[in-house]
Amino acid sequence: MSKRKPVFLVALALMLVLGSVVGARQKKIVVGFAQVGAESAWRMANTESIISEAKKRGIELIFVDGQQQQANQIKALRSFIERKVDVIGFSPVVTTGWEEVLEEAKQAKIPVILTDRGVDCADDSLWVTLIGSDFVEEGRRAARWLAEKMNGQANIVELQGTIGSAPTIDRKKGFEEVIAAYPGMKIIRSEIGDFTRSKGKEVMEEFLKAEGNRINALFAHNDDMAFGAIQAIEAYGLRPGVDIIIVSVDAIRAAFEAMIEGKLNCTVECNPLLGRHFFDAVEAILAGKPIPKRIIVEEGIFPQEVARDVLPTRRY
Ligand code: GZL
Repeated sequence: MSKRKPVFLVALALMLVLGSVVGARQKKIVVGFAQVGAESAWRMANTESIISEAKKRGIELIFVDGQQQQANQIKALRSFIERKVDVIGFSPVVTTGWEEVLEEAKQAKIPVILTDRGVDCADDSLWVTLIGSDFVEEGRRAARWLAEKMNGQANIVELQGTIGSAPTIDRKKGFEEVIAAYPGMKIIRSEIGDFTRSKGKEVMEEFLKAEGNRINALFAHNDDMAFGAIQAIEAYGLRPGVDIIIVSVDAIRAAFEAMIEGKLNCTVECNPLLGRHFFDAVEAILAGKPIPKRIIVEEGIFPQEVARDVLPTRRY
């Protein structure tokens, strides 16, 4: 029997090896992303940023809208594990209750990236990085601006975001930390407004019914709730931005328009454009490169006086 293997066997082996190398190189990255919901203009801008960046990079994105329900997000994460995606990303609607599903992702060797909101888990090996804002600093910025605007004297009502969410917990923490230095600044009412315009209006109506003209300042954890509150204040017969000074968070375009109308006095920026940062992290992880545990995005604060000049520059 000739020792020389038939030529076609060698050629076949070469083709198989080549095919697998080329195949490996061309294998599309598949990312599963479980979004909080569609509760605010900020969220819509955040979603658009994720979806458009995936398209730009030719990455297959499986996107699920959690409709602000943790159960929906957990179900989505399990479906991503089932599909053996390359990377999982999500913005946790609340901070607790994630250990079990994140442990399942770890067992499946699928890296997890948190965007926007963080989780309260003892084991921080369950996610690779958290990309998003410093919500405590956002709360501090709102309070520092309000203390100066009100000369340290205000009866404040507070519209909180979604109960148990990182932005709600931390914005409140930062705001209270700063006003603690001002004995004349008191939060006289504080309720959950769930980051939505409708709930913000409803809760502000209750505040006005209970406290009426005592209220001279509002801290809203996002612009959408501030817009609802503005409607309630006008319906009550007071002037938003004049009788009640309003500071909110997000800095969406409509907030600049409200400041130009004189109905909102200040908005603290919370950057939703996380798509580029998120997919940079995805590609770094898949290339085996190290990335920081925490990536904080740059943000500012916009008082009424700058609104007209800044509005044309706003991307969301
Ligand atoms: C903050 C984000 C918040 C926004 C709200 O990063 O999680 O959720 O401030 C959004 O507008 O609903």
